[in-house]
Amino acid sequence: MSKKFKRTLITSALPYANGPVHIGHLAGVYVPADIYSRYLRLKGEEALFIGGSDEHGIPITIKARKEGVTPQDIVDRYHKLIKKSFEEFGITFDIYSRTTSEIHKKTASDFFQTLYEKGEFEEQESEQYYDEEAGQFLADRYITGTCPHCGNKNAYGDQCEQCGTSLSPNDLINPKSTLSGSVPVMRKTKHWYLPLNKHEAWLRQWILEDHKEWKSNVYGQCKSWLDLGLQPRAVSRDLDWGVPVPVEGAEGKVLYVWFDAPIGYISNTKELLPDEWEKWWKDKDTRLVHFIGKDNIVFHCIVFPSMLKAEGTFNLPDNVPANEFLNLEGDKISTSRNWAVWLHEYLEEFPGKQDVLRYVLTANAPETKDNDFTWKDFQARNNNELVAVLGNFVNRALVLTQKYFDNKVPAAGEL
Ligand code: B3M
Ligand code: ZN
Repeated sequence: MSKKFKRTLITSALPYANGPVHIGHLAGVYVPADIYSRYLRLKGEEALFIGGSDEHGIPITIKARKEGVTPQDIVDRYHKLIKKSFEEFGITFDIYSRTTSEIHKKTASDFFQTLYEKGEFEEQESEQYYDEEAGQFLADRYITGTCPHCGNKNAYGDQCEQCGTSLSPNDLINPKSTLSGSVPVMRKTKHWYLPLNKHEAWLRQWILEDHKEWKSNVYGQCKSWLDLGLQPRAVSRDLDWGVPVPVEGAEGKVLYVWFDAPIGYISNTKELLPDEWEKWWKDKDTRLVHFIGKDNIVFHCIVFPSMLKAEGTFNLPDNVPANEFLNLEGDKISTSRNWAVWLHEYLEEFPGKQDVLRYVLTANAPETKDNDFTWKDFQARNNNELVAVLGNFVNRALVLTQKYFDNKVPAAGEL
């Protein structure tokens, strides 16, 4: 980093409000972002730490359907739970808000409108699966069928969970709608695309030449995306849960969740500082840093910067420190398989032991590669490192203070 900044705006990925947060989220994103924020504040620097829940997107509508409730019920439940557990754990957000707030819907809608008016989108018609019985277009996750690679009969339209291959709905053999069970048909639909291909040249210069200091996992992923060549990306969806596309003729369409979610960082800053938010987003003396997990790299390093650039008045991130994943007892953490240590449960089972978890997740942070969390290691680090090493150090310091300094800690520089 060569430029000297006056202040730092820190964002941490907005967790989907379709489940509680777990230790993987903490180790990958929230603990590092919190450490950095606390560090800057301790140094007396001007810093702002923004968080919030991501409340749109398919995972939320799927969960709502499964439970027979509305998407709003789901996000209300999990937003509350996530916010409370972050507070109890001691993540020091300056604001933790949500993407179903009115201010967010307006901010995201206006952002789209600005890009639309500037001619920054391309409109394209495509054929997509439509469920005639349910009367709606089908998101990839709402289509199941047979995987062409391994024969799994329950593969999803975006991925086969048995063999791990990414799929597109057209790859599935015998596709079926999960909404009604009927066979979907192809129907024409119109969407707005962000032409990332037009942004490729400046992105290459900005990332590959001007930001060689980014973490190697982040830089490497960006480089392979850029080397493959960027394609236009649809930023709207046929769905009834999300921010409506604010354009005539777009009835029944909403902004793609990855279009509105990062704008949530902006909306939440606005909500916190209605008169001052622009200083944090537009002043060239403000440094923008996004803390995220590795699965979010392309959105924060390529898609969101292209949106900001197209808008034209916002700063681009100066750094995007993404971590790798934390596994649990040798297995990938999974919300759907309920394989996780959930933060709210940890807080119940280990009252007052926030710092033990914080320490273990920091000592074992998945900074450059995936790491493993085990309870054995948690126990050993608690007993050997915190109790024995740190406890002993504190004890000795206290004994010496008592013996030689009359029970008073000498001021810095006094000796
Ligand atoms: N909710 C994905 C995730 O939780 C997404 C992050 C949004 S950050 C703007 O991994
Ligand atoms: Zn498969």
